[in-house]
Amino acid sequence: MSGYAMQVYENLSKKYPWEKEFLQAAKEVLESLEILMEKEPKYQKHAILERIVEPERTIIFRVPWLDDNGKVQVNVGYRIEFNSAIGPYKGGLRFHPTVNLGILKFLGFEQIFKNSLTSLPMGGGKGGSNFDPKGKSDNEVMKFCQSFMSELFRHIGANTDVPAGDIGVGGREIGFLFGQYRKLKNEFTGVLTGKGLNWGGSLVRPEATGYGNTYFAEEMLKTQKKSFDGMTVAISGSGNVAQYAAQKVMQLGGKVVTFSDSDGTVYDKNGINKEKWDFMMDLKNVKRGRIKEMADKFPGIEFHAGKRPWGLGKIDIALPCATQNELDENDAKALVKNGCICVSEGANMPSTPEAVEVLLANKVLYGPGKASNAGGVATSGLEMSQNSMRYNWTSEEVDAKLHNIMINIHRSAFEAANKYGTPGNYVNGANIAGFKKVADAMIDQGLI
Ligand code: NDP
Ligand code: 2IT
Repeated sequence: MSGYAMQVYENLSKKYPWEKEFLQAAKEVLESLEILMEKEPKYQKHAILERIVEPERTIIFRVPWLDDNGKVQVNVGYRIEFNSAIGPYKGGLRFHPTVNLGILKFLGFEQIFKNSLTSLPMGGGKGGSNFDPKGKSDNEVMKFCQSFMSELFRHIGANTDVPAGDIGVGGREIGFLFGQYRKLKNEFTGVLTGKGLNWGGSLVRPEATGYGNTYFAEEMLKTQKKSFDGMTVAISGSGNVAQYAAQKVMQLGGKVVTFSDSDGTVYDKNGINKEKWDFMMDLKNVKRGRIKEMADKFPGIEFHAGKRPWGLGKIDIALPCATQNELDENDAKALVKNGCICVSEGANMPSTPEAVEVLLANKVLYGPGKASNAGGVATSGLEMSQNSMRYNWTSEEVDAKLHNIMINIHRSAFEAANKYGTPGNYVNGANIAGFKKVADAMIDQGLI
């Protein structure tokens, strides 16, 4: 290891040795930037890397709430305001028992570059809690959200910091959070995105991350004169991103053969059709059930307990849409062996560094999350624009803008990879293209 970027990484890893996901995300970005640092000494002169790896502000707070038995529960709440050089902090909230500072710093750090790639004026942030919505009643989720917002409200605002959903935070949670914000501040502003359609939300925001990932994969496939038509597609997860990735893949003629959750994977060799997709939407979004129930309902669908989708038969295209580090080196080798040509990440950092190495070495088209899943936050940006105008675009208008943004992100990452000597490497391309805009804004704005 040598060079400015790697020195910054070495120091960071000594400073925060316990934040392993954050270090993993930072290492990937800093490795990509080494070549840019050599060509453009201004970044070192202004200590941009030392600055960009430290959040501007980190807020950690107590979240007490009463469960249905009248017992006091206490969770931890976080908001990482990572970088606001190009716009208000923007990024989701994650409610999951594994949430800690290192995980949210990884997500907030990725968000800086992702948001920059969208070309919309949004800085990077992330937040959440170790609260687990699974198995909680609607009333308990509401109590938690109200308590969480009772502290968070003083730190956010439509021009300051605009949270949204992520794992465990969907339309229901955004509703409870927004209601409490509105009550405390006595104002109706676009302080959260992912809102309901009749109270300030944008059409196509629920679909946006999954659709956007599919649009990004489509662009990668086009570079090899291929498409989704007739392809066998494995999707992990069965939440918001997975659901709409599947819908778009089906529209484009692909055959979706898997979904998963933390219990295991359902495999459908015949391919998911509209009836099965509708069943899953109700199962996951209304009944809040487990993916295994698809196998109970439909003959021909197998449930593989404790398994991930990647080793289950022939897969042309893999769309990991669940969580970080859910596709490891052995999974990548299994995909390559079974003829996989494309991996496009709906989740944030779902592939381990070793898996990415295998995919790149085998010339698999590989779309890193910060580029391929940027459609969600991009459409959040479109929701913010509509809120500012007090006007709504039609779903065709929003979808066309989303599609165009994904095409442009693909082009930026593709061109930056070429320009800096690693053609076809979207990791380097996305990191460099996302970084430059933020870093130049930081230089313009002085030492703050
Ligand atoms: P949801 O909460 O809607 O769904 C999450 C899915 O992933 C569920 O199927 C869940 O299964 C599964 N999952 C979560 N944690 C684990 C785990 N530790 N092991 C196995 N499976 C797990 O979240 P989203 O669909 O919104 O988010 C999915 C991914 O996409 C995340 O990485 C998120 O950061 C990323 N993302 C989301 C965006 C958005 O707009 N929502 C935008 C960009 C990225 P189970 O029910 O068993 O927990
Ligand atoms: O990881 C992400 O980009 C998101 N969870 C969406 C963030 C947003 O502000 O819409």
